Amino acid sequence: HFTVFPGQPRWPAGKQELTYSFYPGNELTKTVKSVFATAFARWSEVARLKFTETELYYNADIKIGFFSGDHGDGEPFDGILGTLAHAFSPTNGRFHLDAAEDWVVSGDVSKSALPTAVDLESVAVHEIGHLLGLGHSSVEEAIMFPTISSRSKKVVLTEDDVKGIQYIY
Ligand code: TQI
Ligand code: ZN
Ligand code: ZN
Repeated sequence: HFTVFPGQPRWPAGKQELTYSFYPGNELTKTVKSVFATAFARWSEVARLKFTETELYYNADIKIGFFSGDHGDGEPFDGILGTLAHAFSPTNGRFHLDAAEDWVVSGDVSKSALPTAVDLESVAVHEIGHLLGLGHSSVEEAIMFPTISSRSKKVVLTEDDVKGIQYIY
């Protein structure tokens, strides 16, 4: 079953349009940015929420960036595998990914030559769940289940994920 964060934090009811922005220092390609757009769309399809990209990083509700090691928020990344990304509960909006991972942006992660390959969209869909207020689920197939098999792709919301987001919003 899904969980929510203690105190059930959420984005304000009157704020159905959330903006997101990419850390300018990363200079991400259109392809990488489109993976995040697809991940946001999976949640906006089932909740009354809309996500729009903005160039104004410092004003964005959700700030996305790839960082390695100690990056100034007291939660350093650990290199290949281990922690892949972290996102915080509403309305923090920080969404950080470990730049050291072998991120698979397009194509089939299970066919990657790298044993350490991690599917970017799968991690993004999971972290956006946290950004919206979902904790971890006990349902193994759910996006919000706390583990993912290595080199696998899990991007389709299950009924449990949908019930969770609809419970909050
Ligand atoms: N990052 C953890 C996660 O997002 C961070 C974390 C640990 C956390 N405990 C938490 C966040 C409690 C909120 C509440 O779960 S991770 C997966 C999964 C990670 C793990 O890098 O370990 C995914 C990131 F589910 F596959 F294990 C993305 Cl999809
Ligand atoms: Zn961080
Ligand atoms: Zn998680």
